[in-house]
Amino acid sequence: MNLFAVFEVKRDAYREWNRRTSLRKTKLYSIIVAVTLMSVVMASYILTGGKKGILLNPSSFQYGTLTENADTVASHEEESSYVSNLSAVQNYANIKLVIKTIASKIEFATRRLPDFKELVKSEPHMFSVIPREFLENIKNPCWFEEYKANSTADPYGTNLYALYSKRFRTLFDYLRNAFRDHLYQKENKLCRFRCLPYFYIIGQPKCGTTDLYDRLRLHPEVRFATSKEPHWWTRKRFGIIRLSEGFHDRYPVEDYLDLFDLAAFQIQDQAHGNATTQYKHNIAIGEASASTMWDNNAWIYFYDNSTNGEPPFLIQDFIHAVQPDAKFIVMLRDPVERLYSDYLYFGIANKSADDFHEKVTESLQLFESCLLEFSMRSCVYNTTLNNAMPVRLQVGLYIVYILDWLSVFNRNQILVLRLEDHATNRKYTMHKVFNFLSLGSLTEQKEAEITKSPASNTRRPADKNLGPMLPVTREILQDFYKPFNVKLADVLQNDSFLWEKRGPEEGLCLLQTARGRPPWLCWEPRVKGLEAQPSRDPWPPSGGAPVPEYPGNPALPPHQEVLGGRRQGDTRMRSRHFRHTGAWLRRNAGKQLEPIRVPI
Ligand SMILES: *[C@@H]1O[C@H](CO)[C@@H](O)[C@H](O)[C@H]1NC(C)=O
Ligand SMILES: *[C@@H]1O[C@H](CO)[C@@H](O)[C@H](O)[C@H]1NC(C)=O
Ligand SMILES: *[C@@H]1O[C@H](CO)[C@@H](O)[C@H](O)[C@H]1NC(C)=O
Ligand SMILES: *[C@@H]1O[C@H](CO)[C@@H](O)[C@H](O)[C@H]1NC(C)=O
Ligand SMILES: *[C@@H]1O[C@H](CO)[C@@H](O)[C@H](O)[C@H]1NC(C)=O
Ligand SMILES: *[C@@H]1O[C@H](CO)[C@@H](O)[C@H](O)[C@H]1NC(C)=O
Ligand SMILES: CC(=O)N[C@H]1CO[C@H](CO)[C@@H](O)[C@@H]1O
Repeated sequence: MNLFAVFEVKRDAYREWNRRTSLRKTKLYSIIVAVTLMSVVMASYILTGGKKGILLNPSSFQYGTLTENADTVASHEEESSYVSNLSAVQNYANIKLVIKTIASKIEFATRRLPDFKELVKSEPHMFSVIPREFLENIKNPCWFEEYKANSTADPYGTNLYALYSKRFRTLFDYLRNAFRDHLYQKENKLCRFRCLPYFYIIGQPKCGTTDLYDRLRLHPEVRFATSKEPHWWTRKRFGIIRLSEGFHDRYPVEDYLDLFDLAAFQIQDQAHGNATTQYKHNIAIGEASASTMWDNNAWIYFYDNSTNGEPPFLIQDFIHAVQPDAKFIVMLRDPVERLYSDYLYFGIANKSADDFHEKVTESLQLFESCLLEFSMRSCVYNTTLNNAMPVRLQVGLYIVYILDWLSVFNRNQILVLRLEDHATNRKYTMHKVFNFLSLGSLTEQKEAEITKSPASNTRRPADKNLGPMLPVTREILQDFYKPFNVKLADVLQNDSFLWEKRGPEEGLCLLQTARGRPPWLCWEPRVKGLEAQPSRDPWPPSGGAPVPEYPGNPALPPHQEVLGGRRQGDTRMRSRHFRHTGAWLRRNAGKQLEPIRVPI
């Protein structure tokens, strides 16, 4: 499978499209000349003391859909701005057609659910480790697992999380020391206590999940995995660590479970009456990988492609099969703003509003061409397409993912929040979360601590201040996302998911408590800032400033992961043969794989 070739084909289509647009150039040119003349007239009008407002009033130019751009063109006097805006004007008329086509192809079809047997067949090891039933009287899904290893062996010696992340060494040392004390004699067997999370924060990237995580972890009943974002279900399970590296060995489920051992020890201690807090038996374990909701990009390498290009299994099918009672928290924001934030955070060098506009246009083109051939679900989960799009349009199609989660879980198991609400009223969102997780009540002092606004790190990083996206880009994206938002608001029965109201969040620029993180993005006086950072600290906070795993690590620029070296043409160079170790569908084994682009 050569993703690159597919992409080249698409680029040809793009070029073809550009050729078509150039035919309209003549027509546009005359418009521009007219605009130029107009602005000269206007300028002299102003100079002679005319009404200033007329210049800014679009209705004084009768250009139909071009009004907004013509307006901008007219308000700039330098020749160069005409040139730079020409392409935006040109794009706009054509991209409207693209969005129209996309809108006509939108469908929310039900998916075929895999049966349990099929799931077990594809993940036999996972299902052999996790029991079908969990212990009663414990909030989390926990169980006793027979410990067969030789008593001198290191219980965490082969853990791949520990192996690949030096930051966890101290933590795993602690676990090693506590391990023997927590082995349990049960019916003449030596057992260890194992737990899965009670709840998951599953998405979306750049929507404030990190802020939610940072606040929630202050609740005395909440314990998170030792890695904030284990990305096990979506990536590590398939051997994906960094996209640029292709596939590694798959992380076995035991390695994932080890991340909950610290919390499991505490639950065990409580059960034996050694607890120091008043919150007995109520610990709620959480996991906060912001890829869980949407990222199924690994599927094409592992599963049969016989379902019309749609993945036969999604992440949620497996989670549902092992823990049907799990709870999920989703934080969303206006998808238009999310995309720009995503671009600014993960984008390559030389970012600008113009560059963003170009990338949005190209991505919409690619998305459209996929929809002309395939179903909407297959395009949203199409790894090739997702890798080819220079901005991650698909991540903002919230409803597509939500509906697929609702195909296996109940509505009341998924809490959907909005970043805009969280930014204006953290008390409101945190209360919703506490209720949703059935957490005990807090002292006023503790609650104030959890919901307080971040006191420090409110500097506005000038170097990251690229200004807002172009108004024309915003309009295009709003048009694109609108039908999806309409469906989302319908399914969630709340019109605030239309993101139509602007205003209450104006002037807000909340910055997150940053622990050695890159400076915060805050580029205009609307809600910005409470966005997920891809790098995680171990829990609990260890001494010293931890080095972010990626892509905050300066040695590994984020854009490499985002673009997978696509533009540099070195994609193939960095890909590796998939080293397959388990009993998996080996459709692609032995082939040269392209790296999957899966930044969070
Ligand atoms: C445990 O394993 C080590 C090497 O892995 C071996 O040297 C030792 O004899 C084993 N001990 C027992 C009690 O089996
Ligand atoms: C719990 O406390 C008892 C005595 O109070 C002690 O014997 C036991 O080792 C403790 N258990 C753990 C796991 O610390
Ligand atoms: C994904 O999209 C590309 C480009 O539109 C297409 O060639 C490919 O067949 C699609 N893959 C699947 C699995 O549908
Ligand atoms: C997957 O299936 C679709 C539809 O059957 C096909 O068009 C596409 O080329 C396939 N993709 C791959 C990567 O095999
Ligand atoms: C970014 O711009 C600078 C200066 O114009 C240029 O030297 C550099 O090569 C550009 N980088 C990329 C990745 O385009
Ligand atoms: C809709 O959501 C907003 C916050 O986004 C909330 O204030 C409001 O109560 C919700 N309405 C309903 C009917 O749930
Ligand atoms: C709509 C649009 O593209 N406006 C741009 C026109 O060019 C000037 C100068 O380059 C930009 O500042 C505008 O944003």
